[in-house]
Amino acid sequence: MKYGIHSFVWSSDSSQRALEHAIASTAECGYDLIEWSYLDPKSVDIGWFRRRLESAGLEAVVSMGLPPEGDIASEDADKVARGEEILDAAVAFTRDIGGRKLGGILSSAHGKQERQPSAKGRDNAIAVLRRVAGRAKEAGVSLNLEIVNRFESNLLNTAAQGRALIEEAGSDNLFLHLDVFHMNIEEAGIDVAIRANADRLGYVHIGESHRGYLGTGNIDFPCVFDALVDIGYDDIVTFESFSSEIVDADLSLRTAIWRNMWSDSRKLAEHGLRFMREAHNNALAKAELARGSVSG
Ligand SMILES: [Mn+2]
Repeated sequence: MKYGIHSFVWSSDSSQRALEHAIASTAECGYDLIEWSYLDPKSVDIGWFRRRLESAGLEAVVSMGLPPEGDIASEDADKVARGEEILDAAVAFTRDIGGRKLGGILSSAHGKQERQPSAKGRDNAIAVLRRVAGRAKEAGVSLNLEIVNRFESNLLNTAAQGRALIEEAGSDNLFLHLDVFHMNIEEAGIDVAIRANADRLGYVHIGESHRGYLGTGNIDFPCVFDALVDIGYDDIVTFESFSSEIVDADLSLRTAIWRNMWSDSRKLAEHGLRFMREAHNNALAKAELARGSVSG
């Protein structure tokens, strides 16, 4: 398993100074990977970012949420076209910093919707994702569709809905990005949904039910890691946490981060990695016991 951390644990800022702090801290804590939020890509020196990630020995994943003016699940052709451009630019950015995965809310605008998704809008999203996924494959980047709760999108709220859309798109470069915070709200069972959609799982967010310290909320993490071990998932799990300590108008306001869940980023990050490693190791040990393959 590879362990990642979301950049918002460190900062919402895209300045080189903030990125340096985020990369250095992530590496010092012992993580394998940083997930960078694609909010202000123009202020990033891509060459420096790539070299700094390499020198720190870190992989990177890029994540984003489409803005309302780039909603590919809209019926408005201009918005759909703008969304396709945004996705193509994010794929190029991911490739240029040496990343292999683009995740987040790529299938619709990120934010609370006021109406049902339309059939035409859904068809638009499928057509765009099919095209972008094809081009992304050439760039060595996979598209991982984050499944989020009803207050953050109206198109894909469950892994089953995401899987159906991926199958209709017919692309082998589209995967599910599952986040246990959202799954806790929408799925029949987090473990049940992971097992049922194992073959399309590309990326995982590990977060608590209140998005603070792991283990201090309602998520049944032993159950989550049992399911991941069960399906043989051996890719990236990324710790995602938010607090009013780190505020950004795009992401933290859209995800309704009102409460102060932590102030000390370093302490939180160290705890998150320890927690995920232990949960994974316990799940591996349980699987061995269950198979009767433990000798001593
Ligand atoms: Mn997430």
